[in-house]
Amino acid sequence: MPSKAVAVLKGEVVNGTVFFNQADSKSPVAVTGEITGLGKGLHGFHIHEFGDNTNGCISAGAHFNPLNKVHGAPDAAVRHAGDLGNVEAGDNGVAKINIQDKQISLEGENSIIGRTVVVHADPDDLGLGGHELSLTTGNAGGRVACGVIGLAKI
Ligand SMILES: [Cu+2]
Ligand SMILES: [Zn+2]
Repeated sequence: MPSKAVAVLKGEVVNGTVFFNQADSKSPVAVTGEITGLGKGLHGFHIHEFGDNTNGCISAGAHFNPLNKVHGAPDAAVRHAGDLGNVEAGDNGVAKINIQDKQISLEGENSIIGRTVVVHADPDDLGLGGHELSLTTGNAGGRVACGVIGLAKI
């Protein structure tokens, strides 16, 4: 059965809407949408563990990591389930999102429903930056906007 979910991202200057679409539980999840108000260039884009924004985006916790792995690129064998890499904004500050991901799901153990989408100030180095944070966060800097993922109307 197909599943759909949506997150509305809110930040001080960054806003966006991200849609998740999965044809069935074994299919990749299509992640689409748009984020505005970003600086030009790459910005880390992840699913974080908790759907908690009580203290702003920081309450979302760490990257969603049900298999207890280290941080990595979306196409790496070893990564957090929540590691969706980067989105890229143009001169106008708008990033169009078009990702297919096989590790996240909208049901079962890797379900992202009720968790948080976060977009960061800086690029995610995909675990390769050699910084002390590379293998936990990709050293992607502050959380400039976030939104909780909820079920969407089919
Ligand atoms: Cu993040
Ligand atoms: Zn990660």
